[in-house]
Amino acid sequence: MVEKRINELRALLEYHSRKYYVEDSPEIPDYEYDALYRELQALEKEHPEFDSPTSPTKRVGGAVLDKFEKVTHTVQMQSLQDVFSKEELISAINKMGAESYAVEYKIDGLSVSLEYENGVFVRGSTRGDGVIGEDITENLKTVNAIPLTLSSPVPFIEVRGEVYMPKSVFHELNRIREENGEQLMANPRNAAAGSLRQLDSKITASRKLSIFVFNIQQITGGPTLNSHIESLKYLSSLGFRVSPDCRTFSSAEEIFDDIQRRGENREELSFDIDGAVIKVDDFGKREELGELTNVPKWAVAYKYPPEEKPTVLRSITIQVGRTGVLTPNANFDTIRLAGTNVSRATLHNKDFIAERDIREGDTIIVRKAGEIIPEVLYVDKSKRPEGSVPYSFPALCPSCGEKVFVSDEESAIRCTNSSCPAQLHRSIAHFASRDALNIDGLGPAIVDTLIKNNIISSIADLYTLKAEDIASLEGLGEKSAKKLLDAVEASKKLCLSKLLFGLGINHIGEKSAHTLAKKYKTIDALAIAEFDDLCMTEDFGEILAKSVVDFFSHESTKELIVALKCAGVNTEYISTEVSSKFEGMTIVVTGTLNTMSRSEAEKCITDNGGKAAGSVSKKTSFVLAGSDAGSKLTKAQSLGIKVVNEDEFLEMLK
Ligand code: 0OX
Repeated sequence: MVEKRINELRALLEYHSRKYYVEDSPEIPDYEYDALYRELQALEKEHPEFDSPTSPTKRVGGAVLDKFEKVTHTVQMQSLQDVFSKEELISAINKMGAESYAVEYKIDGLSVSLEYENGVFVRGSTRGDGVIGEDITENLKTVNAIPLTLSSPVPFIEVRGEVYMPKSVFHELNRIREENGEQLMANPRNAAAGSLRQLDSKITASRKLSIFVFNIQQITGGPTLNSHIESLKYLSSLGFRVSPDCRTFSSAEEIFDDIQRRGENREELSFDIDGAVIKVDDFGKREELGELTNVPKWAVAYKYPPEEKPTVLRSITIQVGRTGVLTPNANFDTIRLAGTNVSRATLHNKDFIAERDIREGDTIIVRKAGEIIPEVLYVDKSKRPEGSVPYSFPALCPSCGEKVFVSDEESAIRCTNSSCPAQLHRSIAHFASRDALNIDGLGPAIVDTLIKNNIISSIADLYTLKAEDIASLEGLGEKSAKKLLDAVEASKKLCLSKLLFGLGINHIGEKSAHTLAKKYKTIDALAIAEFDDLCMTEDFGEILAKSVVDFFSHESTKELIVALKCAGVNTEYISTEVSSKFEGMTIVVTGTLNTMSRSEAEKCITDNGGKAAGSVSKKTSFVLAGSDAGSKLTKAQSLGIKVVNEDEFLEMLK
């Protein structure tokens, strides 16, 4: 009795699900469907003995995988040759030389293979490289338009289709993401790809993906099918949602007109397309034409040319990026391009604007290909308003008000103020990075948190951090707060070269920072160095010299240096050069050091003529002991051997 009802409910739900998701013509209201669904859910819970992997209740997702298994496609999942113009299309059609062609949309989604044994969905996989894909069965089961059982089973059938995210689902998903301050998905295709890549199929289920099926890859025991149109009809009869609006034509002219019609109406479609596909309809003719390595000779994809439209450029605004580059943006009257509203586009840099003589008030031609970022092509000068003036770049950074840096060598105009709010995140993360001040525990996420909570607004603020201010922050905690503060403390003792590199002076990498530190010895001496003198520095040219002068000319740099010095940050060069300071000495390093690793300290010892030993004996000249030093320290003490701490060791090196 119960089993009978369960089976009946499953059949009913599958039927109505098909009516709703595949045929788009529901027969019962949602609440009735929900009632049937809940009844089945309750019965299955009470009677686990009647469990079935193809029950409609299995569509909600379940177990979380740790990886996707590889699947070898026994029938290759080929790709399509593209054509981009009417001429290329005509020539491709002439080459195929068929009597009849089927034209359908090229759905902009992800190709998948679906396998059914005796009418039961057993495996679904991604296309991958066409030969090897990944098993995403669990995720595909959550796609309501994919039948879990077929209306008229055959021993085996493998079909191919395109999984996509309906535009309405995509917009809703992004609306919610925006509300939650989450990163937006770029387009429905990426959103669908991301959804299928989930190891937790519950997430896939929440994404409401759909599918269009357009090909039988292989079949055993089915009817004889002679053409594409016939196969689509058959697929539809099995319960698949097939390629919509597939039409047949016999001449290139008709085909092109139909492609144009599809292109003109693409905005009204509920799914994104990236072209149209033209396929030889007759299977006999397909066989005759055969295939190349990766693509059939009996089909081509027509890609629509990017759409272009004129609009009026209202203003040019400047955005300061995290690297300090000032990027001009065009703000224009909203136009609809390739299915989206566009009112902004980047103008890249000063040269881009100058070469095209783009002025505020101009009529500009904007292009957008598919979801690709819109671009400004050129100015329609015949529409230029009277009295317009060439655009001039601002001399001051719109973010911090400091003078911007214009170089003859590159098109980018930069703000080189290390305290510029627009660049704060990047400059702090760089300052803290391993090869700079090596502030362990201050990765980009923590920097973000500190900035968002207004705890730091400049590099100098790192040196006034207090445990109680940061321990309660997300991603920190007492232990990591302490670790962070210890690392900040240790960073104060590093060589000037690390500080110079950390300050992120444009063009100054680790090597040039070291050269400068070695030459000028103190930051004060470097800050007042003349351009000509800088040019004379080893491996320096005018670009580097100009960059250094520019950096130290900022009032904010001067303030930063004062603040760093006040905080006790070392601003002097510490020599690690080969010397004979430790000549004849045997030195043992033990415990954890703050400013360098044990092996760096040992290198320092040998560079200075000493011998680094692994164990303490009567011959040991002294022991360099860091924190948590163990038995070696005890032994040194018992033998009465001199022990020095890290500060004393660094002092010895000066
Ligand atoms: C699509 C689509 C993709 C079958 C033989 C080679 C390619 N994205 O909508 N591929 C195919 O055809 C396969 N048809 C389509 N409609």
